[in-house]
Amino acid sequence: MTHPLLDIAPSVAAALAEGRPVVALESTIITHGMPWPQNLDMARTVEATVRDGGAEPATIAVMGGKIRIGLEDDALQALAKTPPEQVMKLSRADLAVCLANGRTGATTVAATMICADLAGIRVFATGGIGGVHRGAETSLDISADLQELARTPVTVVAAGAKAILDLPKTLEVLETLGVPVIAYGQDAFPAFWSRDSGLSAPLQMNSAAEIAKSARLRASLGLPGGQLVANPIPVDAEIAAAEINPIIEQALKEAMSAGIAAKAVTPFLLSRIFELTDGRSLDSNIKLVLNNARLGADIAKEMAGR
Ligand code: PSU
Repeated sequence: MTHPLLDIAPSVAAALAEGRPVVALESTIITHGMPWPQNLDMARTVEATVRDGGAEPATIAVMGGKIRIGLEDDALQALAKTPPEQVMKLSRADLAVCLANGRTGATTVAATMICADLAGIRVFATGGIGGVHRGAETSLDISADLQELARTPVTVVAAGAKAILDLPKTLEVLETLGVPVIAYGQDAFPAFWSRDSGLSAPLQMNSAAEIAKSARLRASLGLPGGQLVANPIPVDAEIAAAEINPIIEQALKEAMSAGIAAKAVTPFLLSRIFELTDGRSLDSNIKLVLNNARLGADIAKEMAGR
């Protein structure tokens, strides 16, 4: 029995029923993470990449009082075109409110994990998770994504945490919460637009099979929560830390003087960095998401035993 609030697309329902691999995809990256029309192009290409990788994509969003698991192209297009101010950015706190008032909502990493879990999807690919914001010692701005990784059993493939964050504190909080942070194929924790944050990742794995196995063993030990797989951006798409860091600093300063806070911080920073890099940061962002979709499909296939 699927949950009555879920509206599962036929292609996803069939894959789940047959035990075929499925990869969840989020929608905040579409509505609040990238500008129109590149956002639609990215959403379609990510889905195609998951399919080419041998898994079924399931983009998740809230529409018309239902949690949609898998969006047909018309819904994807409508969502991508809607101005971000008209779409709720959903985390654990707002998911039920959005369903109750019938509004359209885009799921962040946290909300996508909750919905994927309800649908029985164990793998989710995105760009970068939210984390501890710089200045958190006074603002206390810590993304609900971190708590979610500690409680919901979904393996999240991301290019690390976004470099706009305080990465050492983000890793500390993940450690406190008992979340396995697994760098893929290298020792360094990747920093979204660059491959190396200068920090060591707590754990390293080099194959999708190992990652699928550790998810299974975690469940069999009765440990709640998921895993964060930190997959470095491909070399040819990377913006070196020395180049992107001053741009991040500038965007952060502007956010501070404009009084940007709470849910508006990440979208503001991403779009300012896009402007300040003449679009290069967006190109990199799209390439790292595609790279994560490929690894997500491989992990989903291993989990499905294919
Ligand atoms: N990955 C991207 N771009 C994004 C996001 C992820 O490449 O915009 C979104 C995810 O939905 C993530 C959110 O949950 O950014 C983090 O927002 P915050 O820092 O407000 O928690």
